[in-house]
Amino acid sequence: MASEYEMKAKVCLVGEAAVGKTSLIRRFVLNAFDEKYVTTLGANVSKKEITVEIPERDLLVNMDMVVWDIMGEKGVRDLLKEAFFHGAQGILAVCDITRYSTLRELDDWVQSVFEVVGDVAVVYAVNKADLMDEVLLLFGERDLEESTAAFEAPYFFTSAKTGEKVGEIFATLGEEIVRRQLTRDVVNIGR
Ligand code: G3D
Ligand code: MG
Repeated sequence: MASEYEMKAKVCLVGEAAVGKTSLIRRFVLNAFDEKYVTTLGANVSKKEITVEIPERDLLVNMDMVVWDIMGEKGVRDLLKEAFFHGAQGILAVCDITRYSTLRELDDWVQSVFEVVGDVAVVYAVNKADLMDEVLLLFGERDLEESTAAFEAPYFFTSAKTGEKVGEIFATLGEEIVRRQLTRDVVNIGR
């Protein structure tokens, strides 16, 4: 039988304003998509339980994922980043498929979290994939691969509107957090 563990993990969604951070959380936590735009003031915190399986270690982790939704203003980020990012174990970096600049900006966002908590797990979400047909493909796989390579971050084309790949980004982030934890524990035991 698999060993079962409980774990709590803080993850932060980062990215420019209106890329869909709040919508992705709403879809993930409530399974709903609200067309009405609600600006997040400061930060909103929500929680969702997920199960992470590590088959080769015969492990089952029940993770309480605490999801931080942060306002997409750089001024606020620089002012409050210690408070926002303190203790974060994972980053969900979100950009908008209809705006190429939002991908380039993610570099700064991720670095800004790293400055507070060091090198943690990162997953990229290229959101609004439902609009893929309406836009010229502004960034191809090569740009994405270049942007994500430095952080060893997997990426997904998501849609908070249809729910496409939304579960996957959080599940992948959860799994990456557990795997990093395992590596760290093994390293510590070895010392
Ligand atoms: P933010 O939290 O990153 O600032 P929001 O972004 O979640 O508030 O979303 C900003 C706008 O993008 C909203 O539209 C929202 O409905 C829309 N949006 C978010 N995700 C998707 C998606 O996957 N597909 C599409 N088509 N739209 C999305 P409005 O018009 O209310 O500003
Ligand atoms: Mg928001």
